[in-house]
Amino acid sequence: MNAKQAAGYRAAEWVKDGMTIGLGTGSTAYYAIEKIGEMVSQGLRIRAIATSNASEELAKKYNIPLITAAEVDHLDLAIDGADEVDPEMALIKGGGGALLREKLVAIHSDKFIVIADSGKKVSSLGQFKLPIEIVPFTYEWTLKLLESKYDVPFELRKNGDELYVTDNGNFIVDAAFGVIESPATLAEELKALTGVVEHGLFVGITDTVIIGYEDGRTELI
Ligand code: ABF
Repeated sequence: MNAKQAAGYRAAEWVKDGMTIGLGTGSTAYYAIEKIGEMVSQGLRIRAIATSNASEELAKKYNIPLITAAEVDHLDLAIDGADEVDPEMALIKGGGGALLREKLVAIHSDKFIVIADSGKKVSSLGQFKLPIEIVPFTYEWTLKLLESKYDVPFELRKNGDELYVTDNGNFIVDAAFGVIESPATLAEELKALTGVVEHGLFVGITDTVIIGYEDGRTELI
């Protein structure tokens, strides 16, 4: 069992009969969904909302019943990966491009569990480029606005020769901030910029972090 699988499988232990679950995105969340699918095949009755088209396809493969926000007013539990986790459980997410749906699912869940291999633990956020989701309309101006406000490199995420498009039809800019002294302050500043839809700083949202190790061990932060 590898580190991602250990963390993903451990998180599935929090999934109980009758729950509504948020299914994360990425290679670690893959294992949580796989384990939940096994539990569903053994009779567990849950309903789920997926945070990306990819995770939705995975849920369908495992016959995990999918619902929408029209059917429930919140989720009992959400399980998702991260790109960086700091000691205060603040995160950088969005390497997989699903940050907007991931944050919507996370903030509307009673409990948000993050699963990550030990390589994601950092003392300060920021070595991983911060994904920022922006609307396509006048995106060139939004990029210039970001560059004028912060003296760091911003890069439009590409998909081959084309611009990467999120499941929501938006673009992603990856920002090489380096060490982020105050994630909460930066999060607030970015959200205030017209043209910015959301960013990958998750501050004050995480309830539990499960770290997986290559020997199959897990630890809760
Ligand atoms: C997703 O999980 C993204 O927010 C994040 O980028 C990714 C982490 O990737 P992985 O689990 O594949 O390392 O939630």
